[in-house]
Amino acid sequence: MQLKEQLFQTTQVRFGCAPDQCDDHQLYEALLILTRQLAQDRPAPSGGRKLYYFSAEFLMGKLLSNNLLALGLHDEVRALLADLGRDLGVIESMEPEPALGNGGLGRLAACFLDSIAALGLPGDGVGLNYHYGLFRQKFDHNRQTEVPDPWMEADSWLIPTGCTFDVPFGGFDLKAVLYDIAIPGANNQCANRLHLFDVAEPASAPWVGIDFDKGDIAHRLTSFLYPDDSDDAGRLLRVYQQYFMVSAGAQLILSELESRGYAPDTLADHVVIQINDTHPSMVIPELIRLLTAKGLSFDAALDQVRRTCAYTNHTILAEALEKWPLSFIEKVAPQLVPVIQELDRRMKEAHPDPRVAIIDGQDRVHMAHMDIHCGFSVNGVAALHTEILKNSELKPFYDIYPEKFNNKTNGVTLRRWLEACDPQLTALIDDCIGAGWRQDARKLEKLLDFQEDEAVLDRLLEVKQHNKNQLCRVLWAVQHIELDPQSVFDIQVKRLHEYKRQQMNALYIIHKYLEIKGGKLPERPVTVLFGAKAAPAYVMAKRIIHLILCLQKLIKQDPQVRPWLRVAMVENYNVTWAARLIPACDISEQISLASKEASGTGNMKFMANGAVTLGTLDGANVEIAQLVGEENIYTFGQHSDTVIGLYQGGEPDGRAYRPLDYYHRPAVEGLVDFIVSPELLAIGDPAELSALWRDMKYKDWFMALLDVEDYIAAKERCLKDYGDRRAWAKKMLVNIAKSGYFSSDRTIEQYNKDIWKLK
Ligand code: 26V
Repeated sequence: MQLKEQLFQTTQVRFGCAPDQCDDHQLYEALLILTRQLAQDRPAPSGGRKLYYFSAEFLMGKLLSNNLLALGLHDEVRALLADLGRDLGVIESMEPEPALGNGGLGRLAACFLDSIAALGLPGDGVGLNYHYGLFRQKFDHNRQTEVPDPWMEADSWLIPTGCTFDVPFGGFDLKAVLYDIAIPGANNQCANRLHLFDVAEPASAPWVGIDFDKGDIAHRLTSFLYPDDSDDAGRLLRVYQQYFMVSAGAQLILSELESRGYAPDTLADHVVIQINDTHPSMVIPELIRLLTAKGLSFDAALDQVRRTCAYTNHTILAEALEKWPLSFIEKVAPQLVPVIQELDRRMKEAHPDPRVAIIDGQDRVHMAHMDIHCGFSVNGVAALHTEILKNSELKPFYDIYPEKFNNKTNGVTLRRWLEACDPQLTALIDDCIGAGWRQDARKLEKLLDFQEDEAVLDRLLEVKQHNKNQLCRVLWAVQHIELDPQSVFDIQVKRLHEYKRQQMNALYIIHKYLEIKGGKLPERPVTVLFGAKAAPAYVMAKRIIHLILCLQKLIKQDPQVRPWLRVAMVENYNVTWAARLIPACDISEQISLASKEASGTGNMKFMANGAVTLGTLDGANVEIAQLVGEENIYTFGQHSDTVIGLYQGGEPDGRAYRPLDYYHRPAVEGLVDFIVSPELLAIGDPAELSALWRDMKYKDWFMALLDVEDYIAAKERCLKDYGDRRAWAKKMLVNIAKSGYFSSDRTIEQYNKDIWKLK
């Protein structure tokens, strides 16, 4: 049946009217139903081994556009709607965004599912069906506040499967109910699945007050996604969530193994499990428990698990590496305790070094240690990150198991992050080099042939201008922020964390503000855009947001400064905002303290959309710099080995780094002190601003003052070079041309070749 007829039939059955009588939401629902069915009807890819990608987060974003693209229906639907006088963009805006992830880790998992399906590999995701995703951010009196963010409507992408598993907790059992989201492959006729487990009777409102009554757990376990920090009570809930996910997931794997006709002692021949950070690590002892219950010896079960499980590390931040008190596991899943203790005993016997123990002297279980001992692969997410893991953070493990360590530099799906979010740039690329880059993103390098083509460079600048104009319209409509589309758009969007150093960007804004006030006008107007959520309990991150919002207000009110400098922070930064901001960016801010950002993935999206990176030599920025060459990126700041050295060998806090030495430099002191200037104190909260000022001056744990002068110099160079439009367009083109390396299709091919070996 023709798509047009299918749509007609769907709206008739559902709403009793023809498509042209439907309102926007009804049309969205009809397209959802149609698309979901088409994806659901596709068969799974065939193949030998099957991958299960376990992750506590899948930050899928809106799916309508993406799925239409994958099904090859995007253009047809757009045209069909246009015939009805409707706009696909407006229909898409009806879709609620499922915010089932915190940031990079969850979005990476979503890009990976897209690429696994596009490559026709048999691989499903396994996670949890949170009813409330990450909180919705609101600004109130220049501060962040948080409100719950429900995303599920009567109709969603979820497909009920009718499949359930019993999960045994200490003192009670809980039924895990399986919902699927179909993931259609863009280059084939197959679809994989994202398996999301839910409790049988979820509560309808989010959790208030955590007392761990088992009735509460039964209704609330999947209520919400954890923001990446929490108190002790919240931590215990997280262990409940993790065990629920891995126990149900492990049971699903074993039942699929059985229905494929294979015995449990052949698990590793038919299954591979990728453990995305340590959140799903309990899958290791759980599988051993389930396999021994099926009659395998402990040795045989451990052997299977060791050949099945692979672990990805996403951070070296000590506070982000999970160590659960054994008492938590005793309470949540007491049946795992003897398994973990036996694993610990065996590993201690083989490797007495306390630095590699699974259970430490304080009875805490180091989840990453268990993964490394009991899996066959450990990977970092960018070349530098993997080297740091091998040479410092995980060195004692690398000494024992050098063969397990490997790098898999992250990637992003260009289907969402170029084709879907930047149709004009996509059309320009197609006009230049044809459509083959969609199958093989490295073909984008053919764009290098157009470096001297003035018509192409002009068009590139026109597309960027168009995207900037569009962003201005949306920002005005949604948030009543007025921007100058002719100004340079300098954008930093990512979670708010001190190591990412949004505070250093704020110091640049202060620098520019003071220069303008002092009569030194910039060559051209600059707009500094931010988007960032702070974890609700992360006090310092919230103070940095407060500072940025105060600066935004100060400058908006100042007629002398406003024509030259604007600051804007978008409220509730999410995947939808990212898709609007990234195509409109001139300068991509990737300014983390070297060694701290494992990879970054926003950096790759910006590059693919023709932004030029201003960044430190951290994470994947290092590889971006190597690819584009130094004339097409602006790097600055101390190198990672210097930074790692500064964290050691000094007083009084163990570090050789002393912020006061930098604070007292003539160019720096005035910037830091402006945080507590009368102008800012009149707008913001004096206690908050003073606390931030003190922290930066005396503590500065992530060394913003170390790099700030170099940062300002690099940004000034960048802004100056922007003036030569032809030369700048060339830089844009080179960045787009080289971004093919960062396609997640390449990343997934490498995972498959080196780790998964699916077919
Ligand atoms: C977690 C926590 C939890 C406790 C408080 C502090 C804190 C800070 C960060 C995190 C995140 C850890 C995992 C994560 O999201 N890593 C990100 O993974 C991305 C995909 O590999 C990568 O691009 C980012 O560089 C990395 O930060």
